[in-house]
Amino acid sequence: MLNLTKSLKAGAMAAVLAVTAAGSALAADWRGWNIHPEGYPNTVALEQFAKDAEAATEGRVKMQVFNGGVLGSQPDAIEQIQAGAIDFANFNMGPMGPIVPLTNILSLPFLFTGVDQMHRAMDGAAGDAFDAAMQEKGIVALAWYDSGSRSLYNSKKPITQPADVEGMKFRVMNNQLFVDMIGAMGGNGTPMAFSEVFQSLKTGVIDGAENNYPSYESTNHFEAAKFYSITEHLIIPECVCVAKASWDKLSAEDQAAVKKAARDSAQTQRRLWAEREKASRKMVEAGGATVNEVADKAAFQAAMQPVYENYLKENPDQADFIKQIQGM
Ligand code: BDP
Repeated sequence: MLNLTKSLKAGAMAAVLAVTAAGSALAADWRGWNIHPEGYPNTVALEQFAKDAEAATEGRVKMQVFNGGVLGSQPDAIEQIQAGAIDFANFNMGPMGPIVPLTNILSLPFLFTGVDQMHRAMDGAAGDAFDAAMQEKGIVALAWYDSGSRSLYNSKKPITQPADVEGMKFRVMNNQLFVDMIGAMGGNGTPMAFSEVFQSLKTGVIDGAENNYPSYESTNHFEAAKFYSITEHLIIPECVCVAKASWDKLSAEDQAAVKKAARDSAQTQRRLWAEREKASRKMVEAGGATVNEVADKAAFQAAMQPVYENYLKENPDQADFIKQIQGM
C-alpha cells in the first residue's frame, strides 16, 4: 500500500518533470553578438529587438545581447553564427564578403551615392538577394541597420587627395577589397580586429584607420588619430542576422514575429543613428579632432578604378547586379 502510494507519487513527479523539461526545451535561449558599447544606436536597437522578439513569441525565444565584443571579433563571430554557437548578431557587411562572396559588392568603394540609395537597395530586391546568398552559408538576414559613411583618419596630417595616403599604414576591416582600396591610393591596408585599433594607433603600429563618426568617437580613436578627412569612401549597411540553425527551429508564426521585431528595431536604429552621427561629430571636434572636407572627391573615386576593374575581372557574373544596385 505504502509502496504503491510512493510509486504513484514518483510517477506523478516524473510526469511533472517531463512536462517541465518539454516546456523548457521549447523555449530557445538565444545568445546575441554585438561589438558596440552600451548606449550606441546599434546596441539600443538590438536590445529592443531582443525584448520585442521575446514578447512577441510569448517567451518561446529568450534573447540576450552580449555587448562590447565580449563574444569575440566579428570574423570569429561570423563563423560562430554559421556553426549555431551564436544565435543572432548585428554585423557590418564588410567582413561578410570573405564568407558570402556576393556581399563583397557592398564593400566596393563609392558603390552608393548616399544613404538613401543604400536604403532603397537594401530594403528591396538587393537586400533580398544578399539574404538569399547568406542563407546558403547558414546566416539569415532579417533587417538592415545604418552605418553611415566611412572616412579616413590618421595621426599625421589631413588627407585632401589620394596621394596623401602614400606610404601610410591604415587599419581596415577584414576583407581583401579594403586592402586593395588603400593600396590603390599608395597606402598599406592592414586588416585588424576593431578592438585592437586604439592601442595600435597609440603605439604607432598603424598611422590611421577609417570609420564613421559614431565609431571614431565611441572608441576614442579620435584621441589617437586626430585628423579626420571626409572621404566618405564606403557606405556599408549592417545586418541583423540569425543563425539559420536557430531560425529553422522556429514555427512560421514565430519567424514572422522575430522578423517584425528586427525590422522595427531597424527603424529605431536608423533614427538614433542620424542623431548620433551629428552628436559624434560635435564630440570629436570638441575633443580636439580636426575634421577636413575633401574638395575633390572625384579624385578618390577615380583612384578606385583599378579596384573595380580587378573586381569585375574576378567576378564577371556580378557585373549586372552591380549596375542594377547603382541604378536603384
Ligand atoms: C563600425 C561597425 C562595426 C565594425 C567596425 C570596424 O559598426 O560593426 O566592426 O566599424 O571598423 O562602424 O571594425
